[in-house]
Amino acid sequence: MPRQFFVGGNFKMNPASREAKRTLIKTLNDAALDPSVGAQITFRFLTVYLTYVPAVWGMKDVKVAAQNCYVKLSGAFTGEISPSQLADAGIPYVVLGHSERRTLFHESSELVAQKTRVALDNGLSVILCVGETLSEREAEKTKEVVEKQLEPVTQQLKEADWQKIVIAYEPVWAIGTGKVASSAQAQQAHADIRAFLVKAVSPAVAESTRIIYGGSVTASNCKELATQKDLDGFLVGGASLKPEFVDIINATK
Ligand code: G2H
Repeated sequence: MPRQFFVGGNFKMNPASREAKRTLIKTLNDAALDPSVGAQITFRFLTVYLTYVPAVWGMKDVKVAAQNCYVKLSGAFTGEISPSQLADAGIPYVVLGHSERRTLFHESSELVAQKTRVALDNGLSVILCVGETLSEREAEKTKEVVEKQLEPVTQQLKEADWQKIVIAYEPVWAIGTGKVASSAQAQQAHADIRAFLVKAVSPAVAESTRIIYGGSVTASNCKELATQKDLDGFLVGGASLKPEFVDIINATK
């Protein structure tokens, strides 16, 4: 069965106001989305807006994702967000392992794997981010680094869990820099991840798991990237804040 294209808009801590979000959602709701694309679309807002935005403005064919969750379900963890409470609030997805979480908040691959386990156990689907830094790429360590990030997750998950995982390959040097991976670089990294899943999980999981690309995706570079065999969609930051996000959603094979 072909893998369904998956597009996520990662708003991060932007844009600041409810009004700015309303404009963005209106653009998307009014947009002529190509029905043949059939892409699954997710938006990730800050926690404070997660239930507010869909309830107040309505979102056509778009699911909401949290940008993070904690490894515990409840207790004295001020400032954290519980996966079970996200699920209870009707949030279907959570993004885990984003490089900004790994770098700025020192989240290890082991913690990301534990969070993934707990999120799945509590009914969430997970968009799991991996990717190498520029110095790791220059040292030709991309494959090794990404596999080390994925390994603890493969140890935590059972085969059936993978139906609820989307892997986002996001080279750190491409995030918010305007420097996108070439389609050959992206295809190689995605093919390596799929080959790793064959070994670490199973050929069936490797074949069915969506591997999406993130890092300076725009309307002008998405079409060529989307032709790559192992690329199943996009995770979009900056360009998801602009009307061109519609063109990215429509950029399928
Ligand atoms: C990477 C990406 C979105 P941008 O974080 O996940 O951001 O498209 O701005 O590089």
